[in-house]
Amino acid sequence: MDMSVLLLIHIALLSSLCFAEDPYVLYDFKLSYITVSPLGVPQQVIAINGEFPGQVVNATTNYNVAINVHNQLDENLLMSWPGIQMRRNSWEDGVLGTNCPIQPKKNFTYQFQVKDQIGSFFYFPSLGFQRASGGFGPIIINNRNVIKIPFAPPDGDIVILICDWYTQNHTALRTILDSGGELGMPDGVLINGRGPYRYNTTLVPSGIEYESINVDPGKTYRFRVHNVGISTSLNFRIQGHNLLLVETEGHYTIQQNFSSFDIHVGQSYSFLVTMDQNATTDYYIVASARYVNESVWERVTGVAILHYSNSEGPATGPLPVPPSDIYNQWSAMNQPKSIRQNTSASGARPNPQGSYHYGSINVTNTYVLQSLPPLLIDGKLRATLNGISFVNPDTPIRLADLHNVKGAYKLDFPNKPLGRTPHMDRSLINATYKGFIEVILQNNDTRMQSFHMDGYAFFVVGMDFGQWTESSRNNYNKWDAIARCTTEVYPGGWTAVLVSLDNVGVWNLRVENLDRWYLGQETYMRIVNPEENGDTEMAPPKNVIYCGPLQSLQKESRSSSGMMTLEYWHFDAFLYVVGGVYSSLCYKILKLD
Ligand SMILES: *[C@@H]1O[C@H](CO)[C@@H](O)[C@H](O)[C@H]1NC(C)=O
Ligand SMILES: *[C@@H]1O[C@H](CO)[C@@H](O)[C@H](O)[C@H]1NC(C)=O
Ligand SMILES: *[C@@H]1O[C@H](CO)[C@@H](O)[C@H](O)[C@H]1NC(C)=O
Ligand SMILES: *[C@@H]1O[C@H](CO)[C@@H](O)[C@H](O)[C@H]1NC(C)=O
Ligand SMILES: *[C@@H]1O[C@H](CO)[C@@H](O)[C@H](O)[C@H]1NC(C)=O
Ligand SMILES: *[C@@H]1O[C@H](CO)[C@@H](O)[C@H](O)[C@H]1NC(C)=O
Ligand SMILES: *[C@@H]1O[C@H](CO)[C@@H](O)[C@H](O)[C@H]1NC(C)=O
Ligand SMILES: *[C@@H]1O[C@H](CO)[C@@H](O)[C@H](O)[C@H]1NC(C)=O
Ligand SMILES: *[C@@H]1O[C@H](CO)[C@@H](O)[C@H](O)[C@H]1NC(C)=O
Ligand SMILES: *[C@@H]1O[C@H](CO)[C@@H](O)[C@H](O)[C@H]1NC(C)=O
Ligand SMILES: CC(=O)N[C@H]1CO[C@H](CO)[C@@H](O)[C@@H]1O
Repeated sequence: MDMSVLLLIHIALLSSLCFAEDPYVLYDFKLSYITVSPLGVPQQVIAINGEFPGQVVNATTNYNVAINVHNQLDENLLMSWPGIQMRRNSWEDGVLGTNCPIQPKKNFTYQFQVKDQIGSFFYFPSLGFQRASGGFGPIIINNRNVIKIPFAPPDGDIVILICDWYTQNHTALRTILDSGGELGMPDGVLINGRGPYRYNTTLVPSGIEYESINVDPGKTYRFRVHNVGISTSLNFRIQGHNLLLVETEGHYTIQQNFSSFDIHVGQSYSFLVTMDQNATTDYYIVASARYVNESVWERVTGVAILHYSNSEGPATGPLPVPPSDIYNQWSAMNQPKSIRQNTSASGARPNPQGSYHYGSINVTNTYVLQSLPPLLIDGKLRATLNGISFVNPDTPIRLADLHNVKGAYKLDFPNKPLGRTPHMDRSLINATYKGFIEVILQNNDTRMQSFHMDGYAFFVVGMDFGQWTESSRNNYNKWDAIARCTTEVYPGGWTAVLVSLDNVGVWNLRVENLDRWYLGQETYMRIVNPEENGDTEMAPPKNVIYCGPLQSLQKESRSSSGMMTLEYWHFDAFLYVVGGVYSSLCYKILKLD
């Protein structure tokens, strides 16, 4: 290699790091197993820097984030950051269709910009059912100082991660699914990785460590609540207190009070909660299973404690009851249908004209994606979307394109269920760059599902029971539908979303319920600019991992030791210098829109 090549490598290295002259936040994440007993049974969970759940990733609109992830587990790892749109940069998305896995004992530094985003999200390990053992943690993207949030600044920020939980670890759960079994009911519900407060001495064993949230009377806090669980929808409520809904996965909502709120797997919400009750006792914070057969559930509920600084004693008595509409699904659906966007609020950018008029844009393509209950394909239990159970390519899709790997995937994902014999395949959606698409998620399974799209926020314009038809469009919300990245789809019902395909790359579209996802209920949208001139999609980062047929490229880059050592030294020194401060070293190499 001569000097010009070295210079090129250097420029590429700098350009992959310096997205713009925005500040950097740097994190070092070591993922390893630790033993804890959230439900009274010791088990290995996935910790980040020894903590379960992991620490908060805290950034502000347009910040550059670098997270060096060290895999100290005994199996492959990828971290995913759903809701972070990774603009033009699916190289950092952390799912198998776009990234080769980080092998045990290796590390990989994710570098991305939280361009034009605000709000509450969470990260998790995306491979092999690992989320069932932890590895998750919150992401907060704050408004820039120059842009006011549409409510008085709260007195504090409180993150609550709720999840269903098994005392068996992810490898044991995987074994059950691999052998065609059902996971059955979870063993309980955790709040911030901890088991329940002893609200019932028969049900809850003694000695369980529970979560306690300390607050001051009269103050208002922003609760960011995320369902990081496996498959169970959870009803969240705080005894005696209203939940004022203000934000949904990066968009401010019309503010409404709720006494309890259904949070489905993968969803995130912000509520303002005012400490307006007397402090005679502490109060219960509850996350209870929804849309399960309560007589079969008989499991512990998630219970934490809200402790006023002047509290006179512990919480006692029965838990606040969940809504009684469980068998009146029509009425339960009114809650998600009532979530609407505050079209005058500013978010990542000032909003002088009000919302983006998505309702008057012509749809370019419609995709009806039907999910069925798991079925046997080639003797294996699999889950499908439009009859296809997705198989991950051996080479991530854009790497395959770049290196001309033939046959890594197919672009033939059907745009409606065709009633063909279900099969396993590597079919992707050939989506059109700058198209404005309508996606109908038709849940023909028997369980509540959440669907998530990477790289985008979509408008949730409609939701109903029965089969979607063209006339269902008459009832779409064309004015103030909420934009978000994860929506619930009721069993026997459908949800319709609209999305503007302005982000090039390859983006995962999946069911967030871990068991169905594991069994193949996902696909990808491949979105390339036909006039690609190097401006729209970022080049792969210098530290890109190779695998499958491209494995040999990985060896090359590691064995050309002299050169790479030098480059990695620069890389280290660079990260060191910019650590947490304004990255004045960076040239504005890339022009961002
Ligand atoms: C998970 O559980 C299985 C079965 O109980 C056990 O063999 C295995 O060592 C556990 N794995 C971890 C990482 O704890
Ligand atoms: C996030 O960082 C900001 C400063 O940039 C700080 O004011 C805030 O307290 C931090 N929030 C959390 C949850 O760490
Ligand atoms: C692995 O971590 C080291 C520092 O611990 C860093 O220099 C290196 O760039 C990281 N590797 C990748 C592929 O990000
Ligand atoms: C505790 O739970 C058991 C089992 O579900 C139930 O029979 C009992 O009534 C509960 N006790 C109280 C005080 O709620
Ligand atoms: C929500 O409830 C609180 C009382 O907890 C009340 O002060 C407030 O006005 C209500 N806000 C809305 C938008 O209904
Ligand atoms: C405090 O509030 C509880 C329930 O909200 C109520 O039962 C109790 O009477 C109140 N106590 C006082 C002293 O106001
Ligand atoms: C709940 O499960 C019990 C026991 O299997 C069954 O008898 C009952 O019909 C179920 N209830 C509903 C509403 O499915
Ligand atoms: C919408 O946002 C504006 C700030 O732009 C705020 O003043 C208003 O109260 C919000 N409206 C509702 C109904 O939440
Ligand atoms: C949408 O399509 C209709 C005809 O189908 C056409 O008249 C109209 O101009 C189109 N609107 C836009 C904004 O392209
Ligand atoms: C994908 O779509 C583009 C138009 O958007 C078309 O030109 C191309 O032929 C399609 N590719 C396949 C394999 O269908
Ligand atoms: C559970 C569910 O939604 N079942 C429906 C699946 O779709 C068929 C028609 O295609 C309906 O008849 C079922 O009721």
